[in-house]
Amino acid sequence: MRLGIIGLPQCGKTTIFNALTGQNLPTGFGGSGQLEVHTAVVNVPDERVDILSRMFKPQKTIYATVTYKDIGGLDSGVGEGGLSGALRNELQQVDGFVHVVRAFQDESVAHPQGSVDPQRDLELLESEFLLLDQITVERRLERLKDEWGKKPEFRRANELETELMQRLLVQLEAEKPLRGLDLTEDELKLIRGYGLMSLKPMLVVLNTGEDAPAPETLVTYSQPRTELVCLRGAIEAEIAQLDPADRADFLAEYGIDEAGAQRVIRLSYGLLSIQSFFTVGEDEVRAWSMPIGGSAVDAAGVIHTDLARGFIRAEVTAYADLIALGDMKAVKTAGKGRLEGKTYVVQDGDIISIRFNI
Ligand SMILES: Nc1nc2c(ncn2[C@@H]2O[C@H](COP(=O)(O)OP(=O)(O)OP(=O)(O)O)[C@@H](O)[C@H]2O)c(=O)[nH]1
Ligand SMILES: [Mg+2]
Repeated sequence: MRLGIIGLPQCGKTTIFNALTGQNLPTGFGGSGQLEVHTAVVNVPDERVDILSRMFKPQKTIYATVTYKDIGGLDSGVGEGGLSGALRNELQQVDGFVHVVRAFQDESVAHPQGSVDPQRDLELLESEFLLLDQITVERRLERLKDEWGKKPEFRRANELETELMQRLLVQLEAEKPLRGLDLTEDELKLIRGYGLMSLKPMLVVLNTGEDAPAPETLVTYSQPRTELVCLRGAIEAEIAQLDPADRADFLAEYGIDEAGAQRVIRLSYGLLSIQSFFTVGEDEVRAWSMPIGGSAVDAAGVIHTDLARGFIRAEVTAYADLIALGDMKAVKTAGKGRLEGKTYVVQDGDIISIRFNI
């Protein structure tokens, strides 16, 4: 799963990228206007994995991951509908956005709009996305109209898509993002290839500098499949540079139980309509990601295609049951270990072992 870190020039994208990924990329270059992308894969903190790892003492503990892309160069044309093709291409390829909005005051860092105004900046990029989507949808509608007379055999499909596109257009013309629409799986499948920006989930990170006020005091923002958080960019980037032992000391000293960046990673993972299931054993405790609503055989396929192909049954234990009962033996005795078939809908936190035969 890939998340694109976006925002106006000099808002702190690279700083936040460093905070989330522990990288140490130089910040404050700014203004080149060139497309510049940095990528890093990050573990998603999950207390359940820590607890399972303590329970099974495996050789290896593997967390779910998410990939962050620091996508610089958004300045050229923001607010004018003029994002370059290469940039649009990058944006279309991610599964969701981390939108960094500057909220820190610092005279030494120039603001492209001349003043610090999180609400304005937030809306600027949002409306840019709406505009791009509107252009995409209108083009598609024209294309569908063209094809109407030429390909009678596709009329039914054409009609269905035209209807859907018109619904999207109504939403966009009302200046509302597409992620707010209730679309079916089939409808989503139909438009997946069009790279619609406002369809993707969005985490807004207010880069607040030294303070961390409640985000609601800085901006008004509430939409489906979005989250809003504050993060002290520069400080968090420094914390991410400390080695783990020093980090714990540092956080304790300031009375913080967890680095803000860790919470932001969890939040951004949570936005992606995916869930985690676990495999456990002496050699490995591991979290795997799969779409919410996926089946036991989907879960098997996430681990290995062979497991999906030769799937017989899934042994499933709810995480809460294992924790309540203490170990796998007690789970069995209590009859809480279930045998599930291919169509079982996997729940977040399920501990799964696949029986298979190939
Ligand atoms: N005071 C203060 N300065 C910050 C903070 N976060 C970032 N900055 C500064 O803001 C400037 C821009 O930060 P970057 O992280 O490079 O911002 P960016 O969005 O990646 O910039 P471009 O990629 O050039 O668009 C740098 O000089 C940072 O040191 C913060 O929390 N407090
Ligand atoms: Mg940058």
